[in-house]
Amino acid sequence: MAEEAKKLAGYAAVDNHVQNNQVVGVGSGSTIVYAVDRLAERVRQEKLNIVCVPTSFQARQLILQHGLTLSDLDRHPELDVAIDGADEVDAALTLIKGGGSLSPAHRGCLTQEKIVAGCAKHFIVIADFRKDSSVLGQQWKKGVPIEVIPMAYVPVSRTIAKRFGGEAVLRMAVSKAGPVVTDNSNFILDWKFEHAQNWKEVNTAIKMIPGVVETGLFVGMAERVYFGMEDGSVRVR
Ligand code: ABF
Repeated sequence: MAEEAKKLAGYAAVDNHVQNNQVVGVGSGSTIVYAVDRLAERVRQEKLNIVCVPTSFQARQLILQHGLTLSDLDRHPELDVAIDGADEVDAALTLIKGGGSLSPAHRGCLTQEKIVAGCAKHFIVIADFRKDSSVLGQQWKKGVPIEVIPMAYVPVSRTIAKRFGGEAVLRMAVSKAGPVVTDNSNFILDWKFEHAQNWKEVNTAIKMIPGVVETGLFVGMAERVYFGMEDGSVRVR
């Protein structure tokens, strides 16, 4: 059911927001796989000229496996559109990102995702119905991912707990052999917050803590969200 919903969202976003001669940011996670399937299909069928900028190693592999044209921000610092998944979306289109599956392929790609989204004229989010929430924390219980410089994870974790409550826990690999290491060679703290906050202020404040690279709070960035629903429809917010 959730897989079909992811597919609906991915297909709708590509069909409604991708046109010929565009530079497209490709997000990470499991939902984006369907969007890239559809993008590759349209490129083949409609002979579109599309250039793709990845948000992670996983996205880069997806682009290559589908025979799409791979680029980067050096060559294409301005994107027409970026499409990406999310862990949770609230009523104001604030997102939590960087959680995803804890498999090695989804290693907390939030920093590159935020950079690419920030370079795009339009940032479009795709998700299944489980990600839809009025207030962050209702659906996604694993907290806000925060990418940190490895040597700083203990002081950053302590500062976040002291100033904002809850706890910020080092994300461990599934094997438990060590911490998850991001594509940027950093660690991830999952901040399990206690209650809804002013996310814009909290995001800015956390980013000011020395050692924080980026947060998984995307505030005021998403232009539109496509939710694939259980009944086979697509809800647009
Ligand atoms: C990435 O994939 C992450 O930022 C987000 O956490 C996740 C969504 O994963 P999925 O599509 O597998 O639910 O975009």
